[in-house]
Amino acid sequence: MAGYQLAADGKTCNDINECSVGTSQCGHNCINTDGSYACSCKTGYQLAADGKTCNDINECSVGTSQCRHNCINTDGSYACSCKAGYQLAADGKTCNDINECFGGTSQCEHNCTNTDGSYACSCMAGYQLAADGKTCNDINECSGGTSQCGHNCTNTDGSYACSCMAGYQLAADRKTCNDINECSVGTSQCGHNCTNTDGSYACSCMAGYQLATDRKTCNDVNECDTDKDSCDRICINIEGFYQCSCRPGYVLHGDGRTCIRMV
Ligand SMILES: [Ca+2]
Ligand SMILES: [Ca+2]
Ligand SMILES: [Ca+2]
Ligand SMILES: [Ca+2]
Repeated sequence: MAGYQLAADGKTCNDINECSVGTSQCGHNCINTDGSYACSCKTGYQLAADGKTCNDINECSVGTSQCRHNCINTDGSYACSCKAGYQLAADGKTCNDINECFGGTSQCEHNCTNTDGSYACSCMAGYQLAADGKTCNDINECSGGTSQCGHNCTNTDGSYACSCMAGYQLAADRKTCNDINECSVGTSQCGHNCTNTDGSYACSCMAGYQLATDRKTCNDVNECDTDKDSCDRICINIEGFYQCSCRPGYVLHGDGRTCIRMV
């Protein structure tokens, strides 16, 4: 019968070992059986319909790969790969998120927040993220109009500073400019009276005095010089005031300026 050969005694039928004879045509492995033989394939291959040829199993299309992301079929095997932002785990199948913040690959200038499959950069207060998504640029609050400075605004790296015009001082909010009351603060240097104004102040003098050219000091008015008609006869200028007096033989009238002859 097929698969046997007549022994030397011309009677017995012995099995032919097709595997060792080399007639099996098995692609990979050959298993001799009594009266026949069988082919088998190495891992990653499957026996073709002819029972001999070994064809690669496409694990990617068959669905046995268990690759979490990408599957690349190879002859006799397959390989898994991961999408950007992930790395292949030790099992060669699972994909784990790469922590770009920890690894220092993020290149975030300020803050880095790791996300699944990616990461995000953010900036400290006073800075804004540039178009590259990494660099942090100072916000110019002065030109941007967010400073709320009452008077002057000076942009600084990461912040800004408000300042006020002369005669004003910065309020507790470091933005608003409030008038300095020079009269109550005591910086006015007014000789007599001080009147506070918005952004400044004004000095004025009591009766009998006039404001000097420095607009602060009060000088006595010499009523005897400026007003010749103050006294009927003799005018005596005194500090802040003046007094009239009369020649001997005359007395001062009740009006303080007219001299009346004594009787
Ligand atoms: Ca394969
Ligand atoms: Ca990540
Ligand atoms: Ca700034
Ligand atoms: Ca003032």
